[in-house]
Amino acid sequence: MAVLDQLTSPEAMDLENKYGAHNYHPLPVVLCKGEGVYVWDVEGKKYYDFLSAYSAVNQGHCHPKIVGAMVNQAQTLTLTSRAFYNDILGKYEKFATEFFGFDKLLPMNTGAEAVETALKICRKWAYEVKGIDENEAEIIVCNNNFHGRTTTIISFSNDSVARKNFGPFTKGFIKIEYDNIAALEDVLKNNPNVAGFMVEPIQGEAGVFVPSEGYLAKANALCKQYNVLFIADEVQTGIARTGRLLATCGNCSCVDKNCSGTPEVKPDVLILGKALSGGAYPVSAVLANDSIMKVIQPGNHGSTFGGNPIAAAVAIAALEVVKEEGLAENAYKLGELFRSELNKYIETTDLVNLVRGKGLLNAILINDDEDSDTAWNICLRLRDNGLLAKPTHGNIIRFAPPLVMNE
Ligand code: IF1
Repeated sequence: MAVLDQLTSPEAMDLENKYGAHNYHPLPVVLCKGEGVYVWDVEGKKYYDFLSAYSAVNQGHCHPKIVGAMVNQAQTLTLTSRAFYNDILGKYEKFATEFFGFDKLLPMNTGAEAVETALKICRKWAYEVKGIDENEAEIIVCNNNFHGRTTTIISFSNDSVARKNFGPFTKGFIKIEYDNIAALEDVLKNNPNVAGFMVEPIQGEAGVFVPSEGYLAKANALCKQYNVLFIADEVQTGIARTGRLLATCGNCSCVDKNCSGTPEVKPDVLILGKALSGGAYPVSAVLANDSIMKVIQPGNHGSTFGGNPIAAAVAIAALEVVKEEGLAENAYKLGELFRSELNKYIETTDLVNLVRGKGLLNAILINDDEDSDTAWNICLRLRDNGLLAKPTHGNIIRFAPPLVMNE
């Protein structure tokens, strides 16, 4: 078999199982083409993609404008490293900082790298600006968080599968209950060495937990009161996924009819990834104002591919598509429709207990326990019926189609 011969699904699955590390347990379907909200398997069957590569393909698969920008740049200049300037990184940094309303952007590649970058900036700010004793900084995170897979990030995870036998772990993190303001205030009141509070505006992997109305704003206010950085991990919730440009609603471009008209919270540090590139290329970023980003000086941080010309070209196109195609508005409208229609179905069955989410980041809670395989089996049947989704737990299925979906 020549390397690029067309495979059957079983052949492709066998290859991955034989030659690839088993760090995933994929749904048994072998994809070979994507376009908009659709993907096709090698036998030619067409599916709705209701995972969007974990919310990286918000703009739809193979968006012509994004792929066009990538191909054009790839034929011109792919990588210079940051040892030299180039003619597109500055344009991207200007475009993206104005797009999200921050002074500066530090470009990286994966979400985890951006999270690590934000943690390093927060610690350095704590020592050099806030005045915490070196190596004493603490960063508050929430139980059931997901921020990536590096050793430091899993150090503050409470998911045993993600962290067991990967120790020893990084110190300097305090875990509190998500959506619990009193817990946050208690730590802030009793611990002078807190440098930052990092939070997902909606906990995605935990099962799409939407916090109480006002939680983020109150948390942000407490962070200001105690001179602690509010760090929003919008890798999954950002880029229009939740019906607003950002789930923290740091911009007044929101389309939420119930919005009070003032941004709920503007984070001190914003972490983006995934759909920042529309899923075409690994692009992530950390945005902050000068008073924070100034702590990063030459030699403090970097990455071979961080801010490369292709990433810059792709990210500009990906963000332009969000605005040009009104993806936040569409996600808001379709999210309302999705949840109202699903609630009608839930009335008629005892298979599903509830649906929850914001915009087009939703999940259903199956009427079974967490370690059952009911959600998995339902996803297999959804696959047979032409829709791809994946459980986040044994009884929770996340639904996150590309934001170019229609009614
Ligand atoms: C997996 C889901 C998990 C993220 C948030 C940072 C990162 C992620 C809020 C790191 C990544 C991905 C990783 C992938 C499964 C998926 C995921 F919630 F999106 F479904 F795991 F929680 N912050 N999420 O969600 O970004 O380094 O992956 O680019 O690792 O299994 P990354």
